[in-house]
Amino acid sequence: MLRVNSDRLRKSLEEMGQIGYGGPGKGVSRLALSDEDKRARDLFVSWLKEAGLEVIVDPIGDIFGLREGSIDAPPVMAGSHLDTVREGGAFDGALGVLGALEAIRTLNDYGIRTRKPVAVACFTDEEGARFQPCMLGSGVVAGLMTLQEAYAKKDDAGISVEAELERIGYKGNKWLKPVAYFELHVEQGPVLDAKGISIGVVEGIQGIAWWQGKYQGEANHTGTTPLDMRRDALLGAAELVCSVRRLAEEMGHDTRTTVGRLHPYPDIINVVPGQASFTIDLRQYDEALYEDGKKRAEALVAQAASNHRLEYELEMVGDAKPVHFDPAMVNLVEEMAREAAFSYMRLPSGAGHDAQYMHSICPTAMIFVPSIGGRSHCPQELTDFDDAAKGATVLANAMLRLAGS
Ligand code: HGY
Ligand code: MN
Ligand code: MN
Repeated sequence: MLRVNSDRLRKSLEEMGQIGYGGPGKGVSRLALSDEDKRARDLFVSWLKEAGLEVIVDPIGDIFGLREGSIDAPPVMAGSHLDTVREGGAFDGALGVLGALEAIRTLNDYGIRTRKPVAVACFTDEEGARFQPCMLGSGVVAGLMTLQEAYAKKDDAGISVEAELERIGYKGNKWLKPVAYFELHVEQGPVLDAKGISIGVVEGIQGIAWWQGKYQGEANHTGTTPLDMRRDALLGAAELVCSVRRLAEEMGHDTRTTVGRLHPYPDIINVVPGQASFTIDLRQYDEALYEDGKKRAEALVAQAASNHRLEYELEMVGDAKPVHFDPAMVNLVEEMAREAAFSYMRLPSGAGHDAQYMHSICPTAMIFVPSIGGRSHCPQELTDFDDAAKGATVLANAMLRLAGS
């Protein structure tokens, strides 16, 4: 079994975690294609070159480090993302990218030439925090979205993906498709940590449905407008927040729904809100329940509008179907964890990942390591570095097994 260099992995994670770090309690902010994301990308590229890899940047800004094999063939790939949510953690995404880099650095240490090439990947805008949908880069690679559609996505300030790729110098020109894909990631949930288990053998990922919407009512004076004359957009949205939560409770089967963004307008203390913009995030692992949940969520938006005499706009901005990974790949991850004598268990992923889209173009599997307290997407996100190294060990050996030597 290959053993990775846990100190080197830790140092890389700590150095990368300084980029976008906001200070105590502020976490890491590296929104996609921001200056912080560029600095992270530049550091990553410098490490790829140090490791002797060919650096490839594709037209949607995904970055790959390619290590030649003894034959010319599509590579066995592993990776994740370096962009984060606002005030997120230092492990979400970064562990998958730097764990894959550590696997390649370890192959270099052992002087192993794999038969098939191997590659490390850093996908653009996995989070979807600045530009929706999430998994934008891997979505284009997987053909689930055209390059032009992705280029046209705009952030809250109306800046496009294409303009930002050009601005930070990561609008590349070469695609790289793998023969197989692994992703090492922190679980971001409570299961492994609660059970004291080091390795998650991930069997699949739940579906992710995202909407952006806006209620249109009537701004008016809060002192002079009687209740029965109001068309209060924020009141309608507030009803939606509660009805969307009730939907998850009624659907059961671990359905999860969230209104993560809610902005009244004009957002003034003595004005009845004439507008209210909102988002909805729905998650469900079972295909039939997922499709049913989407229909029911959209009906709730209409219901709240009708109850408060509002017009509304609603756009679906993400629809990543539930996936169940290739059994042979999942078994390989499990076999590597067992051979390394790490504790492990099978589980689905609650969070979305680039693997969700890579699954549609090649055999794919994921490896989880515990998130302490199950926390993620917040400054408290933390993973034990020993567990991180265990995950990288499983990854390195799974890649070597598949690539051959
Ligand atoms: O939203 C997600 O599940 C992922 O973190 N982008
Ligand atoms: Mn992630
Ligand atoms: Mn994330």
